[in-house]
Amino acid sequence: MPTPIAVVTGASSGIGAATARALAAAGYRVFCAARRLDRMEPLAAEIGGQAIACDITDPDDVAALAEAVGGRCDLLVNNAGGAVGTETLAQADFDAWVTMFETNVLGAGRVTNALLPAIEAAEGTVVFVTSTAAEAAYEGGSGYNAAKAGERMVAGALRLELSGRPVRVCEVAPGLVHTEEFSLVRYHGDQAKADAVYAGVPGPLVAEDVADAISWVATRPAHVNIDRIVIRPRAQAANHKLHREG
Ligand code: 8X3
Repeated sequence: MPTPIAVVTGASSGIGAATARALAAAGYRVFCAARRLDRMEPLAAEIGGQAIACDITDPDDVAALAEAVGGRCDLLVNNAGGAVGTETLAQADFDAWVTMFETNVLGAGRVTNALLPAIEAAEGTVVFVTSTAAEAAYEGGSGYNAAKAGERMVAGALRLELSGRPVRVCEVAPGLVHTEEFSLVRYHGDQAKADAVYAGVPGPLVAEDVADAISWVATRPAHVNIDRIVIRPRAQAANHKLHREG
């Protein structure tokens, strides 16, 4: 059997980088795609994969990614995306909304569209990394809630469209994950506000927890489609029910 090929977007840090490592450990040759080539090159070298500079909002970059991957793709992990801002709708920054929709919704759609022939040729799997922000709305979340709910619908429609064809479409929806960048980006680089998100939370998820779930989804037997995994830390019973100590 040829070495299975995986593509991970947003592979330069956090869940994406951890997923690239987990998939390499599971036997995949991993194409690590993200904007920051300098951050991915050491990772690609470490796991024997390939780093590809790709801004998923740029159609030319996405076409070049598909070209580099070639005719077979066993697994696509649509991980690139994220949250920008926590403003209420009354205070909305619609440039931030555009960024969130361009990455989480259009970007994931565009990359999937470009790789779909190669995924189908390999009888492969598409995993969308959404969020518990798609599970329920929260104050200050309207743009991100909407973008992640939108990405969820993309996954659902694709699964229906591919019915009868040998492609699995799966979703992993993480809750609170303590990564280096997610909250920092959300709070426009304010490290104190980013740190406060996780303060006193006993055991937020880490990137490796989500990577483990993605790897598990991908490595089930081919006839098993895990539609969706919602994965939260034990301390987070719901979006609004976060246990803190101290
Ligand atoms: C991250 C989860 O709770 O910040 O996607 O919306 S949350």
